[in-house]
Amino acid sequence: MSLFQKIKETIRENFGFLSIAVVLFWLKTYLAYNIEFSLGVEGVYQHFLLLINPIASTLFIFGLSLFFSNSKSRYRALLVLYFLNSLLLFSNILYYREFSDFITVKTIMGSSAMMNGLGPGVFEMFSWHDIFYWVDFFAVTYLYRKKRSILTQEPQIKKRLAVGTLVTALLIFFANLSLAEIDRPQLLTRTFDRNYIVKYLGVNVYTLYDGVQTAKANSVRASADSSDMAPVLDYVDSHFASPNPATFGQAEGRNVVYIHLESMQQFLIDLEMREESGEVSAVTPFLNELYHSADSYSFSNFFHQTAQGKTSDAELLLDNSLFGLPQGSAFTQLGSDNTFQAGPQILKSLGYSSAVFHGNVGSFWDRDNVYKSMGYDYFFSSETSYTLTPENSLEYGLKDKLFFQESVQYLEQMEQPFYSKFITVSNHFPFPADEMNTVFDIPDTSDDTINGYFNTVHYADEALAEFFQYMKDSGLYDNTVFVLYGDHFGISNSRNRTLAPLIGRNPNLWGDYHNAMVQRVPFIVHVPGIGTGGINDTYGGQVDVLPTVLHLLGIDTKSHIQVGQDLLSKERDDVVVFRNGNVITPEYVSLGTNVYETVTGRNIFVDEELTPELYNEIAAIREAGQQQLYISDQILNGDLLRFYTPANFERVDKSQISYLNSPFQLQADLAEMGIKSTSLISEKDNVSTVPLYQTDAPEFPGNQLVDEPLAESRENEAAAEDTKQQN
Ligand code: GP9
Ligand code: MN
Repeated sequence: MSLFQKIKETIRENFGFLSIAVVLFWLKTYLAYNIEFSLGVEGVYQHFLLLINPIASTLFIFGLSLFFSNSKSRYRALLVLYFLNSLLLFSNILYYREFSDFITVKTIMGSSAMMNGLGPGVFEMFSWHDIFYWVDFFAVTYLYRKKRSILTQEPQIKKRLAVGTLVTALLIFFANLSLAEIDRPQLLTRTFDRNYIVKYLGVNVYTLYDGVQTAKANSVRASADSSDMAPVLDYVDSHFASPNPATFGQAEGRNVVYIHLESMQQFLIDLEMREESGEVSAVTPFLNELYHSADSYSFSNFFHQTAQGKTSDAELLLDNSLFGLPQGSAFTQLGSDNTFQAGPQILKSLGYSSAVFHGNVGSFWDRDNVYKSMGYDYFFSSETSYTLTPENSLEYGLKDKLFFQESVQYLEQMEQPFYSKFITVSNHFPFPADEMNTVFDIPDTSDDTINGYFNTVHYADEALAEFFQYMKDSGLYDNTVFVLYGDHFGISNSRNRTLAPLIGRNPNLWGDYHNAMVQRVPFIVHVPGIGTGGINDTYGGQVDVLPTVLHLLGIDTKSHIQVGQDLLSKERDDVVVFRNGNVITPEYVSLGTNVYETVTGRNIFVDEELTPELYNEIAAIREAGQQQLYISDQILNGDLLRFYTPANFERVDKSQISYLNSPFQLQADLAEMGIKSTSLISEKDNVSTVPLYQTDAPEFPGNQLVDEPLAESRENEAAAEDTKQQN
C-alpha cells in the first residue's frame, strides 16, 4: 500500500464518521448564525470569521470521542456529544428568540428560573423550520446504525491520533482568536458584549468563557461573609464627608437627567479653533455656556477613573460610587449577579421612577442585565425603542441628534420625579467623518482620529443644545437637575503629542505628567434657577459623583456604602486615585515612582527634591488611594452589599423588572396611574410635547425633504430673476 493510500485508509477508518459529524454541525451552526441571531456582522472579514468560528470547538468536542477504546463506544460517544452540542445550540436559539441574548452558565444552572421567565410561552417559541436543527442528528444516528454491525471488530485508535486531533483543534482556535483580535482587540480581556464573542469565536467558546468567568467570580463570592463588611463600614464611616449645608437639598424633589458625554475631555471646554475660513470658533459652544452658567456647579479638576471597562466603568462609578475592576469590565463580570445600592434604587423610596436611554443594542456591556441589578425601571435601547437606519446610525448606535429627539417620546411619559440617564454615542472612537454632519472645519493634523474628534464633539454639543431647548420648551427644564460628565478619554496617550499643539501645548515637552492631567473630563451639575454656581477647582473624580448628587437632592447618605466623597463638601480629601494606583492631589501628581508638582508639572523626583518628609507624604497619599480601591474591590468581588441594607433602602427585586419591551411597559404603567400620573404628558392633558422638539439633523424625517425643494425653489427663483433681467 502506498503512503498516500495508507493515509487515506487511516482517515476513512478513524475519521470518516468524525469528519461528517464536524462538517454537518459546522454548517448547522453557520445556518443558525444567519437565521437566528443578529450579531451585527459587517464586511467580508467578519463574515469570514463567522464562517470559520465553529470549526475549532466542534472538532475539539467531537474529537474527544476518539479517546474511547473501541470503535463502537467511539461512535456512541460521538453521538452523545453531537446531541449535547446540538442541545446547547438549540437552547441558545430558543433563548435568543425570547431574550435577544445568549444563555449564560448561570442561567443554565438555575434553569427552572429561566423556564419561569419563559412561562407558558415556551411552546410558542418553536418554529417549523426548527426541524433543520435536528435532521442532522438523525442523519448521523442513521449512519451509526447502518455501520453498527461491523463496528466492534475495528481496531483501537492510536492515542497519538486522538491527541493530534485535539491539538489541531487548538491550533485552529488560536488562529481564529488571532484573526478576531485584529478586528476587535482585547476581545476576551474586556468582554464588551456576548454577541461579540459569539460573532468572533462561536457559541461553544462563549459558553466555556462564560463558565470560567462565572466560576472565578463565584469562588471569591462564596468565600466572603458578613464579617468582611466590618472594614468596609469602618472605611466608609471614617471617610464620610458631611454635606455642605449651603448646597444640601438645593435640588430637592427635582428630576435628574444624567448626560453621558461619550469620550469628552476637559480640554474641550472653552477651546477655540481657527477654521479654514479664518473664523475662530468654539468647539463646544453649548457646553461652554453651561460650564460658565451661574446655575452650574462646574468642576475644572475632575478626572475619569475608568480602566478597561471604559463606558461601563464610568457608569458603575457614577451610579454606585464604586470603582470598576483592574481588568475587564465589572459590568460583564459581576454586574448581573451582584447586589447594588445604586442611585436609581436609592431614589425609588422617594418616589422616583428611573430609566436609561441608549441608542445601541441592550446587550452591550451586559447593560440589559446589569441595569436590573441597579434598579432601573426602564431601559430604552436600540432594539426596543429607536428606529435605526444605515443613514441615521453609526457603529455604536443612533446618532446623537436623533437619539435625543427619539427619546423624549418616552421621557414625557415617565412619572415625575425621574432619574434618567442618556448615553450618547456619536463622539465615539474612531470619530468617523460623517459627511452629512460635518459642520465644523476640522483641524488638519497627520492623525485622522484627532481631526475627526473635534467634529464629532462639535456635533454632540449641538445635539445637546437641541435637547436642552426641548427641555425648556416642554417645561421640564426648571424642575430638573442636569448632571453632565465625560466618561473617559477620546484621544489615547499614543496620540497626545499630536493633540498637544491644538490645545496650546508643546509636543516636545509632553510627558507622563501631561498624559495624566489630560484625563480630566467635563463635570457639570446644572441646577436651573439657583444662581449660586461657579467653577470649583477641587480635585475629584467619577467616584465622587453619587454622594454629590444625592446631597444636592437632600438625601442623607451616611448609612450608604459609597467610597467617594461629596465634591461640594468642605470636609473632602482632595485625592483622586486612578484605577492603576496613581494619585493626584492639588499639590502632587504621583505616577509610579515619579512625583510631579501638580500646578507646574515639575518632576520633583528627578530634581532630587524628594526629601524624606516629602517621600512619606507621597507614600501616605498613595496609601490613601490604594485603600479606597481596595475597599471598593472587596465590596464588588465579595458581593458584600448582600450582607448590608442601608436605612430607608428597599432591596432591588429583579424579578419585577423586564426590559423586553420598555416602551410598552411605560405605556402600561402610565395607563395604570390614570389621573394620578405626574408625567409631563399627563400634565399637558395628554397632548404630546414631541412636536416641540426642534432638530436640524439632516437624517430626521422631513428635514431632507425640506432641503431638496428649498434648493430647487431657490434655483427656480434665480432662474426667474435671470429671465426678468434679460427681458
Ligand atoms: C456602547 C457605548 C460605548 O454601547 O456605550 O462604550 P465604550 O466603547 O466607550 O466603552
Ligand atoms: Mn465610552
